[in-house]
Amino acid sequence: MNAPHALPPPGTVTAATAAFAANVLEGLAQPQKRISSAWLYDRRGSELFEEITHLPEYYPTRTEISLLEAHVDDMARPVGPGAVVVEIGSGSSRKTPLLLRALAAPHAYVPLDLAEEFLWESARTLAREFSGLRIAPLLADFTQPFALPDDLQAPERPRLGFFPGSTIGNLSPAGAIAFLRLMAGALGADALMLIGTDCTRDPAALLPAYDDTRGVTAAFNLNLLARINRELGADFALAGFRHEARYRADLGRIEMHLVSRRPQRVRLCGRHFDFAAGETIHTENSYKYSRDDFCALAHAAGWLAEGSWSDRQQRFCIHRLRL
Ligand code: AVI
Repeated sequence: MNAPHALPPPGTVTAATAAFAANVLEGLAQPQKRISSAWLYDRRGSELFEEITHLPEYYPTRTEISLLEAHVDDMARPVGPGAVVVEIGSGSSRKTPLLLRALAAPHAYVPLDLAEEFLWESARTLAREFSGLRIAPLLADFTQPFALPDDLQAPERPRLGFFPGSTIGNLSPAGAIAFLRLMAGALGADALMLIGTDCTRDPAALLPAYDDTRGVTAAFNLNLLARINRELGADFALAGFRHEARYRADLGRIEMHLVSRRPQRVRLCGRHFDFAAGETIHTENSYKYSRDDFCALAHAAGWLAEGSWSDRQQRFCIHRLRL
């Protein structure tokens, strides 16, 4: 019989908490336990991810920024004046200004994110530097259909999607195609997109990037259990789990797992879940696409890859797609 366990006090269960509980309960009941990586980003998780982007081992962020610094004018050249820029995930304070400065008199910037506080934060930061720019944050889940405000859909306005950071790699390839189709629907005919993808296939670079010596990535992964304890009233013993990064050359992806250090039982929402020693919860996939593989994926979603910029070591790529 499942042991009864305390649920959060009545009245505190929001739709987001219910969705979180449903995803965790369903994922922990699978033969390979798993939890969607979308739940890694509570406030603490977002802070830890920001810290990861500054680590010496985590090459994607600095490589992408160098690519933008060197080539953003070329990347942005076909975008006409008065563009509407739609960024997936709220604007990173380091990347978005580089793009906006390269555009001729952009009309509007639409950051799209599920995390409301980050949306407002990025809107405030950008409003300070780009005083004439209309900023229209959109609180939405980018894996679900969304629409731009009516007046920003005028066909004569150039529309540019911006999805930096290789976040598209956290979706499955089928999920990435579905996302690109959604973007095509939301941005409309003649739209352009700039997308950053990690194209590293070398485990000697990948494994340290996802298991750094300072343990920031480990803390980022383990924070998921702390979040489940706090928000869903579970009793995960954090010291009973350790972080592990695995490279799956066959699938072209890095996986993050939380490995149970010993046999143990965890209680959650009136149910229990048993772990054998060494059993894992799979918490993230990060797909690494070669240039050709990503162009083929974009093509399958109806986009033409018309330009790609990469660093000398071919670790990261920024693609320009056209509908
Ligand atoms: C957000 N995303 C692109 C990161 C990645 O590299 O897949 C998340 C991350 N996970 C561990 N380190 C960074």
